[in-house]
Formats: sequence, structure tokens, C-alpha cells
Amino acid sequence: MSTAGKVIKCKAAVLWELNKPFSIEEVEVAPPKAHEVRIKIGAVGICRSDDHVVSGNMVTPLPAILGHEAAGIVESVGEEVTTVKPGASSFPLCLPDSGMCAFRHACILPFNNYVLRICYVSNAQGTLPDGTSRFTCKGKPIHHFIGVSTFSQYTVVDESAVAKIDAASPLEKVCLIGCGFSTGYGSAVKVAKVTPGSTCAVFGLGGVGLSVVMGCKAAGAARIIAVDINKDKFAKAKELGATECIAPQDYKKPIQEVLKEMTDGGVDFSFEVIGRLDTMMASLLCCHVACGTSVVVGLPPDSQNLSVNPMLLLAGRTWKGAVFGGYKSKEDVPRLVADFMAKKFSLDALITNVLPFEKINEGFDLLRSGKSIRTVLMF
Ligand code: PAD
Ligand code: ZN
Repeated sequence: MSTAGKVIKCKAAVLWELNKPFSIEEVEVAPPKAHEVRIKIGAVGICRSDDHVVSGNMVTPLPAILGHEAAGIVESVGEEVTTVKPGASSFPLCLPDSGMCAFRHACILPFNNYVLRICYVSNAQGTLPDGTSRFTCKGKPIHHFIGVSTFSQYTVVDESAVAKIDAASPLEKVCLIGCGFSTGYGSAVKVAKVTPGSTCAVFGLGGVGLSVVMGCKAAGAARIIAVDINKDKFAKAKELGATECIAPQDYKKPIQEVLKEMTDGGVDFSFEVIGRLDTMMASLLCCHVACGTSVVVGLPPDSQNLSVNPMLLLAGRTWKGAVFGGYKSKEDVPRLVADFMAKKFSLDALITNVLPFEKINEGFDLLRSGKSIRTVLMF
């Protein structure tokens, strides 16, 4: 029996309060309005950005349904949707790609992927772009999270936030392309534009940082120095292309000084993939003063600032950042999935745990204790 046009009752993980476990609840998911798509989620990864919300480091209105690294099947579409049909394998995109923008057209510039209209306005209020929510639980409206909310068996997204992918794609693997893999890999190949023979430093070896390592390797870097306080991450970093692994606590000197000594003055490309201000500064300082490029990938704690001496940049250093690896989601995500299907890269090393959706809190505990890279939850 078709569910199109009807409210669907299904399970979802609701975050009611900061620093509390997720509650598995029955929620009602309203049908998609015009320009919206309802997706049945098959698999969803746990990313540190979701945990930044739980801890309060990233601010979004609560109660909310978090989750953003997912793949699924389109269940139904609202009026005027033209780019996907029911039954299509698809990605909910945490960085939409509207091709048109009320503000300054950033998303249609070839070098920028940030959709100002949606990212600034509706994400801040925890709704879809029309300013309302499609979720209710126990009679209360529940907020959306960055327009995707994939810790729910069904979710509704704006058409600009859905990409159609190859129907044969294994959802339990390609879901990582929905955030962690693309963010890390793109930060190396698209944002930094790592060059063959170069020297790179990667701070933080979670799912995103290891994907940066993969990107540096694919771009032909000669040296990839992986930095993490958790030495258990080193074996996997080496498997994926790191040439050296170092732990800051093993040195008396600041880690940027260690890296500068190891590389005759500084690395060509550095990446902060943790989300801390001190390591963002260390990452900036370890790249070459005249020709180094440092990329901020980690999400900084809400409302905190860095104070930077402009002299650090005057000699020629480049300091930049990007969301979602600089990819334009609607066109680049299907291409990345096609590359995965053509075996141009593997995601197996990044997926350390697969759990039923109901064990979401166990998955977050594995991330917080440093025991997992990516946990994928299956519906
Ligand atoms: P993760 O928690 O799996 O990995 C972080 C790694 O950093 C872990 O291995 C830690 O041991 C390590 N670490 C922690 N503190 C330190 C320290 N002081 N020095 C060295 N290493 C340390 O996270 P993740 O890989 O899922 O995400 C990494 C960051 O990227 C996080 O801040 C997340 O919010 C952000 C992110 N940004 C985007 C984007 O579009 N820019 C997308 C996805 C994730
Ligand atoms: Zn993420």
C-alpha cells in the first residue's frame, strides 16, 4: 500500500537535551510539500559533528533529530520535484546545492559550494527552508538538523539537498560519502589541491582525517605525517598512506616545532581535522611560512575565536577552510559514488563497526572512547 501523501509513523533517535543519550521514539513524518522529497534511510554513519551538537560545541535548536551521513531510497516526492523519483537510491545532502541563491549566488560560483540561503537561514532555526518542521513526537514539533535529520527511518529534505545515486550502490558503505569521506578526501584534492611529491601533515585521525590521508595519497604526496594523541589510530593511518605517525605527548617541544624540524622548515599542506583552536594554530604554524597551505576542516567550538598575528600570513602562507571538502554536493556526490563503484577507492578501512539503529548510543560511546573510526547504523 502506498504511503505517498500520508503521515508515516516510524522510529527515530531524538535528542531532547544537551549531554543526554538519544531516545529511540516513534515519530510522525509528514508528507513532503512542494520541492521536497521524503527518503527512507537505509544506513547512517556517526560523525563527530553529530557529537558536537550533543556536547553543545555546535549549536542547533533542540529537541532535534540529528544525523547527516546517510543513504536511502526516495519514498515519495512533493509537487514540482523534477530531479528524483520514488524508488531512486539517493543521498540526503547536509550541504545543499540549489544552483540558485537569494544571497550573492555563492553556490553557483565554480570555486564555492556554500548555499547561503539555506545554510544560514533554515539551518539556524532547525527547519526546512519554508520555516517549518515535518517531524512531530508526542504531539511536539521536533527540529530538523542541517536540513537532513537522518537518525530517522524516514526524513524529508528540500530537493536541493538530495542527490540520486547508482541503484546498485551498497548503502551501508556509500553513506560515508554523505559526509566524512567526501569532506576529508575533498579537503586534500579539491580544497588544498595537494601536489605530487609534496609533504603533508594531518592532525586528527578519525573518519574525516583518515579520508584526508587517502586524498593526500591519491594526489601523490611524498610524505604524509599523521598526528594524533591516540596511537591506536596509527596502524590504520599507515595502511591508508601515512608515511610517519607522531603523537604530540611524546615530545617536549610544541608539535609544530617538531614538524618543522622533520620537514626542513615546514610542510607544504597541513590539515586540522579535530575541531580544536590549539591544533588549528599548530596546523597553521607547521606549514611553510612562505609557500605552505593550511586547511581548517574540524568544526571549531561554538563562539570561540582565534587571535592571529597577521605576520604569520604576510610571507605568503595560505590559510583556508571548507565544508564538505569543497564539493558541489548534487553534482559531485553521484560522481564520487560512481568512482567508488568503479573501485577507484575503498571505504572498508573507515567502517570499523556496524550496529542496528537502536544501538545508536553504543555507537556514540565507541566514537567518544576512540575505539571506532566510523560506526554505521542500519535500519
Ligand atoms: P573523530 O572524533 O573521529 O576524530 C578526531 C581525532 O582527533 C581522534 O582520532 C582524536 O584522537 C584526535 N584528537 C583529539 N584531540 C587531539 C589533539 N589535541 N591532538 C591530536 N589529535 C587529537 O572526528 P571526525 O573524524 O568524525 O571529525 C573530525 C572533525 O571534522 C570534527 O571536528 C568534525 O566536526 C569535523 C567535520 N567537519 C566537516 C566539514 O564539512 N568541515 C564535515 C565533517 C566533520
Ligand atoms: Zn559529518
